[in-house]
Amino acid sequence: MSTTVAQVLELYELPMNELMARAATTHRENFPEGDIELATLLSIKTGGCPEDCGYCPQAARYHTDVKATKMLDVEEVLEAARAAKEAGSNRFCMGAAWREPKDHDIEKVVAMIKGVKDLGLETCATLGMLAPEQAKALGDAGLDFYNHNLDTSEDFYASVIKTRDYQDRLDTLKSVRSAGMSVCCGGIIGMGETRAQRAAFIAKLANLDPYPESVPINHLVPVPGTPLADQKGVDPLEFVRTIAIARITMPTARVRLSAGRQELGRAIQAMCFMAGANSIFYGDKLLTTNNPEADADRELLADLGLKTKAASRAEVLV
Ligand code: SAM
Ligand code: DTB
Ligand code: SF4
Repeated sequence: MSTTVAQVLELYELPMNELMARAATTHRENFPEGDIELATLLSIKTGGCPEDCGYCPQAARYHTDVKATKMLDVEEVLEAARAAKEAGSNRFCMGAAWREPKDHDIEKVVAMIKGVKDLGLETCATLGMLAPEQAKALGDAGLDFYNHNLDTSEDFYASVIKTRDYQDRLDTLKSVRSAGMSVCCGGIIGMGETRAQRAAFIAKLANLDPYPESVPINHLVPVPGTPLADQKGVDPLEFVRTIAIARITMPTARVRLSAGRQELGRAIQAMCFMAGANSIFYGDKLLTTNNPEADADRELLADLGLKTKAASRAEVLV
């Protein structure tokens, strides 16, 4: 059954207590364990990207502190993956600042995927747009998830990104599905979109058939030098509402509290977990910007009495 934008807007307009109660009930019904998934990010190719995404510090055309580097070697990636595994992470996500990978890039990423899988971690990659054959090569290598965000509503998209369009994103998502991989797809809140545009974005995600298994909800990290550097973001309660609505409209997805957690603070993050967020990016760095220290996250989860995804890993939190 499809979710309409009007239905999502009605959820936004519910009294906060009512919305939180509905989201918490949906969460309990679908995730009785109530555990939190930990995903660690690594930038395997940083900066120098030809795209013009208005939020992104890695776009070559903006003057940010990010320095372009060449792609990491397989062994450097595996070293970071071993450290992530040691710290208790469930999933290792490799990100590249590309519009789309070249075929020889795919060969190298395939070696990384195989090595990371051998360590017993779930694998995810986010490399930009994929041709169907490239998606197939990644799927054949055993890649578990591909991250490709819709980022916002279709009508707001062109205000933020002009070098590709919404349909390009949808086409890549289709190739990822056809190659048999699970989809990680979400977006960014606080780029200047209206509530109606946030509602349209959530409805679009919920109406993907099937909806994504992983839904990263980022709060904009305003980076100096990017066009959105001075963007004010949203009221934190509006962010919590968005998490709750993602949970209600995509009941079985892992909803990931993603970029922007440092600015949200402990109390708002706790509300997000109550609203049904059940995944975080774990590790001191996202791709180029800072994330809460792993120690601080372990402390937050322990203070909230939240377990991490694999029971055997709960001990890392105490
Ligand atoms: N280049 C690939 C692409 O665009 O799909 C993969 C990497 S890109 C950095 C992955 C995602 O990071 C973007 O879709 C966006 O949602 C998120 N992101 C980038 N910069 C951000 C920022 N300043 N604040 C919040 N999220 C951000
Ligand atoms: C996602 O939705 N958020 C992550 C991951 N998918 C690749 C990236 C966040 C990037 C934040 C800005 C930076 O660190 O460069
Ligand atoms: Fe490039 Fe991805 Fe950043 Fe856009 S979000 S500029 S495609 S790295």
